[in-house]
Amino acid sequence: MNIQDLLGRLHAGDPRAIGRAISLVEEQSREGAALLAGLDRERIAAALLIGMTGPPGAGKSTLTGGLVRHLRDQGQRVGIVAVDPSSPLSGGAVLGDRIRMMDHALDREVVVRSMATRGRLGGLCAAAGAAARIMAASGCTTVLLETVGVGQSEMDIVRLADLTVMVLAPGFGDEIQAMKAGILEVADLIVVNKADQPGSGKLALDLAAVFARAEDRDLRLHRTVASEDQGIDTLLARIDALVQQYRKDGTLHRKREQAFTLETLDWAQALLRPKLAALAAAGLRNADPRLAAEEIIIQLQQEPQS
Ligand SMILES: Nc1nc2c(ncn2[C@@H]2O[C@H](COP(=O)(O)OP(=O)(O)O)[C@@H](O)[C@H]2O)c(=O)[nH]1
Ligand SMILES: [Mg+2]
Repeated sequence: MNIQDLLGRLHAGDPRAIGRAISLVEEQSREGAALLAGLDRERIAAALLIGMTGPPGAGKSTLTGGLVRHLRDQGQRVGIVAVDPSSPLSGGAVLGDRIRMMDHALDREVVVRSMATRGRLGGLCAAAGAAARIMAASGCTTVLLETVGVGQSEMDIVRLADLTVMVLAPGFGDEIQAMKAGILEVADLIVVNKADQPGSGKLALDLAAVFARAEDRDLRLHRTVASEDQGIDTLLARIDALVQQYRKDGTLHRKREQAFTLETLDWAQALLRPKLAALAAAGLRNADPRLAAEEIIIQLQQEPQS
């Protein structure tokens, strides 16, 4: 596979080239690295990366689908990276999302990719970030990064985003209580979805309490009925307003630097892990695993660089 050809097709928006490119990067191959180095930096810098997170069933995929529809109406090309860190296999919830995205299946201006851990250790954050960049380079002006669940790895993945939307809904009491304290660490916007359901008013009131200032609450707390396309246009307007603010006050720049660090660390771990595993299995038998680990690191430092 000629990387220059692939880059050319990718930058022209060819869906198959985009899929191939993401696979190359997921395989952690040298070609993948060369490809990433050749991506259009200006497009990447100009694209907006929006994280969508929240408990399964809250309506993330429905809301994502709605956002895609509105963004398409604005004439934008849109990417979706759907990540399921807890799933050992590609499938399950992610597959469901794929089917829902069939709404846009015939639209060449909507690029979708699902990712699961598939037993891989680490590197998911790196792969998701790379997929988003590949989509941006292919001309997507907005990329939506949807994660399933509310565990630590999902939180790490949405930290890659310029802005994160936490999608909640009535009926998720325990999960929401558990995450309330930390909610503002990850969420730029909180959406109470299923506003047509009983309990949504109370949930919105509960969540309003996490904001110290009324103007923050007005800007950042939002209600939608994603399945009826209610509130999605205003949500997009809020996202735009917040991004404007983040550009001005330096938040966007800071978030991108943090994301860069996070992805770099994940890449380093993903690339090192096979070497470390081989050295650990190579029969190094020290008095203690802690000491054996130090010997492994010394060995690694002595290895010629590839
Ligand atoms: N009543 C109601 N149902 C909704 C709403 N949004 C989504 N749903 C339904 O809730 C279920 C879960 O939605 P989904 O988008 O798959 O949630 P996800 O797991 O967070 O991606 C689906 O059956 C949706 O049709 C809403 O605003 N109101
Ligand atoms: Mg979903």
